[in-house]
Amino acid sequence: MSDIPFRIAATDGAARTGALVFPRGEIRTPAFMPVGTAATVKAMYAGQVRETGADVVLGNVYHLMLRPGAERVAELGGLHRFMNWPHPILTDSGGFQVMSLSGLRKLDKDGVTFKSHIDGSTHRLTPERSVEIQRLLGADVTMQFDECVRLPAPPVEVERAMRLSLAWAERSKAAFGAPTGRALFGIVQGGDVPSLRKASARALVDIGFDGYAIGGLAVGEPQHVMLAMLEETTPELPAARPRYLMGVGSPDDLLKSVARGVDMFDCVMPTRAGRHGQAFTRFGKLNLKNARHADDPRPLDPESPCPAARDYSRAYLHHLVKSGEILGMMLLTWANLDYYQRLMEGARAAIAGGRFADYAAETTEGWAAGDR
Ligand code: PRF
Repeated sequence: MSDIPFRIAATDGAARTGALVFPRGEIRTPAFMPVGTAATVKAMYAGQVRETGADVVLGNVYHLMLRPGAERVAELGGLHRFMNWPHPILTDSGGFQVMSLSGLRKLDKDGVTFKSHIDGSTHRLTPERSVEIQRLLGADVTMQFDECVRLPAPPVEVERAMRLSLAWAERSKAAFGAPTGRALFGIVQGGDVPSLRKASARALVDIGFDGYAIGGLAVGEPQHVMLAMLEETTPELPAARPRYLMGVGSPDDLLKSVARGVDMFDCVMPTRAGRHGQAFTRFGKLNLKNARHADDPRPLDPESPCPAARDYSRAYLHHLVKSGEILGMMLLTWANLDYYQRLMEGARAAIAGGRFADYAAETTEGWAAGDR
């Protein structure tokens, strides 16, 4: 069905490297997609996001429909022009954010009615409206409308949401039609129940999508459960189509998921952690609020290509964070997004060279060793 080529250049075990090719540019995989919820990757200029090596950013139906409104963004030329990001954009369909952010909500088999977390006004999303909003925004990758349940949850509840998501997958596909140059991804649900994961994946493959997301994970379950669910799911998905693990995760989650055949990720972790004074580095995670950094003249990483990680002392970053200065958030967000992109760049090169397991082991050892 798809006119969006996914070119797999090399595989190494279950890991793959390649590129998803859009008219607006390529997404090199494995890919990390910075989250740009409200038409901004918080605390970053769009050009700076690009310079870290990001090929795609994520936008959210939920936030943008509430403010500034999808029709307004369309009138202004679409989300790419609005946020000055001319490269691919993937938009999440809204159901997950309704469940985690909105006030009062009421789910029925047709969709969900909810109150805005901004002003309490009432709104409704259905599969058709979600796909329409994503079209108005100009998404390069549209996500089906789905329902994600938090874990732990009773298996009957997980199954109900999984079946509803399958019905919404069909409706999302019908509403999407067959536009050129744009992709539609289905979303596997099924919680922590292996049989439901497999049933969801198989049914989505029967419907047929340009790519397959794995949703409903990193929602309260331990990492080993998430990894076990990936092992149940990825073998059911077509090797020739991209796989996207939604809302994941830590650098360690990324390496372990790539090893299990995942191609794409998004997560607020590097940006949110940066705004909270935390830095991801080759030497592990640092909390710049900690007093042990107050007199430390060393940068986060003298060998980093990122100015934020290379050219500012830990003492200065500590000072900025402790003072609540905007620049502290900007520098740590920049350093973290750069680190995530270096991690994915390293993964792509390692898979191409047939040494991904060594790369993952060495990277993990670096986090454990620290640098003092
Ligand atoms: N569905 C959608 N977006 C998501 C998720 C999901 O299950 C998750 C779960 N980690 C994050 N974002 N549509």
